[in-house]
Amino acid sequence: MSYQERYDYFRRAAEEALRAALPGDVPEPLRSAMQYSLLAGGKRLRPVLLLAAYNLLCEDITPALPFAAALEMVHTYSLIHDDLPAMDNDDLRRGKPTCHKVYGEGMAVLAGDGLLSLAFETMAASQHPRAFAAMKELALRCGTRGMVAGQCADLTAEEKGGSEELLHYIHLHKTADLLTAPIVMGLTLAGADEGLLAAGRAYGRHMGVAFQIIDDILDVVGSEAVLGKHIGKDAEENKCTWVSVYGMEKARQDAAKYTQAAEDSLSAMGEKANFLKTLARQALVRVQ
Ligand code: GRG
Repeated sequence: MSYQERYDYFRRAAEEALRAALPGDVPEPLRSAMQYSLLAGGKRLRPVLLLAAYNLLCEDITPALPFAAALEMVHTYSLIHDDLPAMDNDDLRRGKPTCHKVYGEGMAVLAGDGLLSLAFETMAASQHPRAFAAMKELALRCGTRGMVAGQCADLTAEEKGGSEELLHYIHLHKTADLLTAPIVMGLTLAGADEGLLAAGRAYGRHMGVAFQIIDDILDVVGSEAVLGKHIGKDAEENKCTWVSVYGMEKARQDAAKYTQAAEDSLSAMGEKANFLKTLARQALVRVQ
């Protein structure tokens, strides 16, 4: 299988699991609001990362699918809340009107809340013998010492102004934590030893920081049509980004540096890790 065929195989499997995980007995319009954002598209990067990490040790990815779906639910909740007027105030996401534009602010808050709870319900229902450890990893990475803490720093930086220390904190927690979680969860579910988990953590951290640096760059030079969201918002809102703190040239250099570090983290694994190494490279040259 080529890199792209493998990516599509993982993405399709995750999308099927996502569709199956949304219960039929959620009241309307909450169910429609959750479904609207969940099935709006996107790269499905986090579930793909989880399935690829799991697949390093286990051939059959079926037992990992509820966890892949859960990750995308948490990611989607964060995007819905991030787009709200109280946060980034965006009306376009994944090429479509944002959840609150279609369903109203109150329903968008509830859709996000609902997806976060459903993520943990879905993982618990899997009855996987290592579900508890995977759930704990996700709770830590998405919560008040992880993604939510990063978002808090991002919001306060708008008022306080940015510093290098704050910038690194934001990138590590707002973005890299939710890109490290899939790797650690996939490896944990597959029964990896501590050496492999440490390599996975380093890969996720470096790739995640590179991913957010590219996000910062694309907000300046990207195409709205390709990205499916408005650009130029970081400068408008005085955000603390790699471009605002270091300038465009260093941002590009650092994205390449962190990507190389991500690849190097997996060097002991040889060819088995080729998919994840290529994924990091592709994330560096992404345009969406
Ligand atoms: C708890 C009220 C409340 C809000 C939480 C934590 C949070 C809001 C938001 C998370 C911050 C956030 C949106 C970070 C950006 C991370 C990022 C680069 C998102 C885009 O990811 P892609 O490019 O998107 O993978 P697609 O659309 O492809 O899935």
